[in-house]
Amino acid sequence: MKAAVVNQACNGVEVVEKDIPQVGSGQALVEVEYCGVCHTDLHVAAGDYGKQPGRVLGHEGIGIVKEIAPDVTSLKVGDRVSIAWLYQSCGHCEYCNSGRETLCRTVKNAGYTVDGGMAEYCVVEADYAVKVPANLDPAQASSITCAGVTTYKATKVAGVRPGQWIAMYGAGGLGNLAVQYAAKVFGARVIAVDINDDKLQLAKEVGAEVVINSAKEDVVARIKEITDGGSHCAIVTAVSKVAFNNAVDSVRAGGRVVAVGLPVETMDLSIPRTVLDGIEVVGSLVGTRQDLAEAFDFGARGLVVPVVQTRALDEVGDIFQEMHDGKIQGRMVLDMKKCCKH
Ligand code: 8ID
Ligand code: ZN
Repeated sequence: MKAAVVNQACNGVEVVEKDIPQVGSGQALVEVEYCGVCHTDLHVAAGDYGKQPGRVLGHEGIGIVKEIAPDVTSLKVGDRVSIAWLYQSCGHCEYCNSGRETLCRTVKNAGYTVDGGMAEYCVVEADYAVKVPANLDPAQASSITCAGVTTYKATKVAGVRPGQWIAMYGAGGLGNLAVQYAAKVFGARVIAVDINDDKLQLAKEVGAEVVINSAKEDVVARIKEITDGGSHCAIVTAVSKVAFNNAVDSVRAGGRVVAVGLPVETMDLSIPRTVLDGIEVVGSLVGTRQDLAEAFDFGARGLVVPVVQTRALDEVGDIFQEMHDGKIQGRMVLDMKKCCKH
């Protein structure tokens, strides 16, 4: 089978030929239909969180179950399922037992610590593969498998209430879905912030009430003016510390900043600002299996419509470059059938 893997130098991606993986106890073999390209794949390929040469990338996988191990009861052949960042957790630690399974200390992550979905076939842990609703388009489902669930969960963590202001820093693959979940599911008033006008145009089309180009305008002053003192909360998916600092500066007293983007940097956090204004800053990592099932459901019911474009697996290197250069609108999704024509 063909697969997109981290190259040996750990500075990029390459497409290689590999054996179809074997199913072990508790596992299922999935024939991958689609896999979205997430900015996290660029971080993994660059070795930002440790070198993983040869690792099959991808954690926005969607495919059809072709084979199950004899002990599997949660899936059957023919089911359409996800291949998500949360590949498997231990199931018995304090995090797994308190609705925080993504924080499990022995968690396995698809496309990072185990092989992921950018391949024609992938093995999943059956109990961690979330079923895709029948009326959800599979290419759109792939974008929800990371970008959707992550921003849906982050909006829950933000605690935004209907009618409150939320600022979304970053309007890329995650950001455009963050706008949709916040506006259409949580009933929030959304301000989208980015440094590219084309991303802001998309954010406006999918539900942002206000858009601000922070490369051209004083974003903190604008947000304070529009919201009469600052937004109630902010979610940062931008891959830049500047955006994190702006988010802290643009929430109102008692506001909460949810950190989602993963630049390898340190943010500034004024102690007087944090203490005197009661600011909260909290990280949020993907979502649980239940969060993903909920995120899929809003897609299946048409409240949230992922903006996706399909490409062939062989184009993965080009897509990484386009993402690095900030040229992508919504999500590029690898279509494994396109690759098989070659
Ligand atoms: O669970 C998590 N926490 C999680 C899950 C998935 C992805 C975290 N991530 C991380 C990724 O690893 C990456 O660091 O979220 C970040 C964004 O992922 P993405 O949405 O897939 O990336 P993208 O499509 O390239 O979008 C990034 C956007 O940020 C904007 C860019 O213009 C782009 O639209 N941006 C940048 I770069 N600098 C900005 C700035 N200073 C900015 N927007 C506003 N201000
Ligand atoms: Zn991701």
